[in-house]
Order: sequence, then C-alpha cells, then structure tokens
Amino acid sequence: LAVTVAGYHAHVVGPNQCCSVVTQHIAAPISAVWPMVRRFDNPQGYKNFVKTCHVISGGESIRVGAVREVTVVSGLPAASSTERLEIFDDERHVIGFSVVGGDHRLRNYRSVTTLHSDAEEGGTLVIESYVVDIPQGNTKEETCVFVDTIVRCNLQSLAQIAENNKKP
Ligand code: A8S
Repeated sequence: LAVTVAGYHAHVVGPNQCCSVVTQHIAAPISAVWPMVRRFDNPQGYKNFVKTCHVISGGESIRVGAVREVTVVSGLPAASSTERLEIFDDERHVIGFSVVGGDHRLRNYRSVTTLHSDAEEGGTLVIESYVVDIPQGNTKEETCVFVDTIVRCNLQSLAQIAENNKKP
C-alpha cells in the first residue's frame, strides 16, 4: 500500500515550483466521502471557494481529459480557473487535476487526492498533494502557505459534510 500511495503523490517538481501534502482524517467511511470527491463536475459540493463549475469539453463529464471552468467567490486574488481531469480511478479512489488556464496566479497547479480506509477507526484518511509554480514576487513559503490554506479548508469542509451525512 505504501508504495502505491507514494507513487500517486510523487510529483516532478521544477526549480521554480513548490509542492506540499495536506492530510485530513474523516470520521466517516470512504463510501461517504468518495461520492463527493469523485464529482469533477461538481467541486462546489464541498469546496467553499468555488462559486460555479461547468464542464466545457464534450461528452462525459467525469473522464480523464474532461475540462471544467470554475469561478471562485469574491475576496480571493482570482476569478476563474480552467482545470483538466488528469487521473481518475473509481476503484482505488484516486483523482487528480491540473490547472490549464484561468484568471489567477497558480500557474501549472496540479494536485492528486487519494482516499484510504482508516481501518482502526472505521474512518477515512485523505491525502492531497500538489505542485505549483511560485508566482513572480512571492517566495516558496508564501506560496505553500496560501495553497495549503485553501486545500485544508476544502478538506475540512469535506470532513464536516461526510461526518454529518453518515449520521442517521
Ligand atoms: C482546489 C485547490 C486550489 C484552488 C485554487 C488550490 C483556486 O480555485 C482558488 C484561488 C486561487 O487563487 C487559485 O482543489 C484558484 O481547488 C480558490 C482559482 C485555482
């Protein structure tokens, strides 16, 4: 298992890029978490910064190669993001996307999210890693703090929804 997990989260990191990993324990089974995480066409289901999302490529909306156009809520140094589904495995609970455009500062952002059952507690461990270009005028640390904060907010929201849903 360790080798598989490491493989999904092993990013190629360039000299002007930074990478990080955020983890979140959720007190709900994978079956209560994955249905939200897999929805490439509906990230606003748990990502509070997302205002709208439209899949703009033709055909099925959840398949590798699909492209979504996301708009974000006001108050962020961003307005929109164009994102491509890069990895999707419904059995292994792996999803990853890359940012291919948009009106924001996170050039070449790429993330992978994997879910793992936390057998001892009957819960889920979420691992989300990313790599992104360091924007002109920012340090590596500033970039990581900014992105870690967004990812942590997303995963905390995911945990809250999944934990509430599993209650009778
Ligand atoms: C995600 C992760 C991130 C999203 C970032 C980091 C973003 O949607 C927001 C602000 C930005 O400045 C960049 O899984 C961008 O969505 C909230 C618009 C890409």
